[in-house]
Amino acid sequence: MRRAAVVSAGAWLILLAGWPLAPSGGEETHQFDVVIAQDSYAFDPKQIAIEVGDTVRWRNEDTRRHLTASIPGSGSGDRLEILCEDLYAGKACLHTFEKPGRYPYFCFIHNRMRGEVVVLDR
Ligand SMILES: [Cu+2]
Repeated sequence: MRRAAVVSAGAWLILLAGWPLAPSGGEETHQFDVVIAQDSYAFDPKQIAIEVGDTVRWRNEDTRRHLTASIPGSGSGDRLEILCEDLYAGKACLHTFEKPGRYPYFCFIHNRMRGEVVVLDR
């Protein structure tokens, strides 16, 4: 029973992530957009600096699918920090960064599309 309660709390956290971010504990977090414009094969802005707890939203305004992911081996763990597999035309993908560092990423489909998120300490 206790285990079920913990899972439920986790689901709430996922649901809340990315909504207009209310100040919590006096620290306000923000959301930033990175846009893939039609036929640009590029992330705009190419590099973005944010603070821990902030969210990046990749918006695909292109007519084709993109697959945005961090560069394997560049993160702190085994998993990819950024993974937007379903970035189809008109879709968006959100990710909240909880650790400071540099997060280079690219599009697995169009390898020349590259970008970087720089996460700074608050
Ligand atoms: Cu692409």
